[in-house]
Amino acid sequence: QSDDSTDTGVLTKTKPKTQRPPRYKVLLLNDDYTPMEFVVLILERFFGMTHAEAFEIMLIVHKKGLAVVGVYSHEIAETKVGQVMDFARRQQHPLQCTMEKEE
Ligand code: NFA
Repeated sequence: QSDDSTDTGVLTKTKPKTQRPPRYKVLLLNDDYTPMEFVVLILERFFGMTHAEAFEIMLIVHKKGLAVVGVYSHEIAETKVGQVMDFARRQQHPLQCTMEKEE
């Protein structure tokens, strides 16, 4: 059968969606006990911040309750969270670090 009576002659293309790998926000949470200097050290050591940057972000966490300290692939984000939680636990500080999917 070749009834072309409904053929408008218009061609449609489906646009191939370029898949980007999901990104994960690493969050640092405030608490009442972890020393400010320790948080600054964490941000310098594991997130590559300068002392000034680290101090600024630490204050945001302190005042707002939390802040995004970096955005990474799932694997890197997991590694960062692990490094922070490990280091904090070793020094007996209650500092909490988590990750969440972007968007
Ligand atoms: N709130 C902590 C204090 O006053 C400092 C802190 C900042 C802790 C950021 C955790 C995260 N010692």
